[in-house]
Amino acid sequence: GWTKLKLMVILLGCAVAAKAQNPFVESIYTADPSAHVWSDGRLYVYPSHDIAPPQGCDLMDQYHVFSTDDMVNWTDHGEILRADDVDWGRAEGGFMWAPDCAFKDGTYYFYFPHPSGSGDQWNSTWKIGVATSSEPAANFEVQGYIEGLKSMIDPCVFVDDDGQAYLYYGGGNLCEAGKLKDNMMEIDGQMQQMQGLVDFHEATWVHKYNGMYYLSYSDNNNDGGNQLRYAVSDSPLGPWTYRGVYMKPTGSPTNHGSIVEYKGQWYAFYHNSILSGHPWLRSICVDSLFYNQDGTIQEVTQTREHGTPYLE
Ligand code: FUB
Repeated sequence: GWTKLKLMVILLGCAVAAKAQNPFVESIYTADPSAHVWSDGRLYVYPSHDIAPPQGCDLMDQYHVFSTDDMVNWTDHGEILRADDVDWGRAEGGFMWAPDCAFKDGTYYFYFPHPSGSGDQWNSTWKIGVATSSEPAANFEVQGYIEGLKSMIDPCVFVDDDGQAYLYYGGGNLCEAGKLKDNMMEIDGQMQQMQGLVDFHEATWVHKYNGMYYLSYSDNNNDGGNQLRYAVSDSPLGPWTYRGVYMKPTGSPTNHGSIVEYKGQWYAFYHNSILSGHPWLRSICVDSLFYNQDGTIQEVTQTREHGTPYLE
């Protein structure tokens, strides 16, 4: 009868929940997950790709995309872009750092930080490249880069409910943002410094919850790695009111998060190094995120189930 059926549903639910694990991608090393839910009903993650053997972030030279419809089973859509595809990029390749993706009027826009200068010029020549496709996880073509920006990293593009898109990026102690034109590849007006953030390092992410804007980012904490912090505003360009740390160190020196709602549950995406045991071979993770009644975010509980040492 009904009771037996209910019991079966509950048991099935437990079995599905128990299968969820971190890191959720084990086939390659990944970092900096930017998660989005697109109109096909799937959740897509656009991460960086750490390359073994571990040598820091200089070797990163390609991007993969992953997607799911149940937060348990993930599809690797394969490589969508590599340094060789970028004609304005540095000759030696590498350094393809934390990306993001946005959707507007039938087109997916993939934003990626990549330097243009060779040799030791890499860190003063970052550009925010843009590639476009009519699909979320294939056939991206590089269109160029956004003109007029500083040499900074970690683009985040937030499209508001009214269709207006905003570009955020940063690094060091500086986070800047501005409006994007309808073509999603040019700044409309001036970029401005985001005010009110405490101990900003990098990894900007903006989402909206209950009509408020949330800007989250990684800090400069060295003890166990960067923490994730956030601030809120009633405007997408601030000024921001600092609200605190929502994720403690993961054990990896860096962290880089995104916050997204999927099928009625909010999630925090981030990375750690527990699969490799090596600081620069990172892996993307996800855990549930909860808000308090007043709109503040509860500290995310990190699920750490894996730890297979990296083998050369
Ligand atoms: O993955 C390369 C860089 O490390 C990212 O751009 C930063 O956010 C940090 O995670």
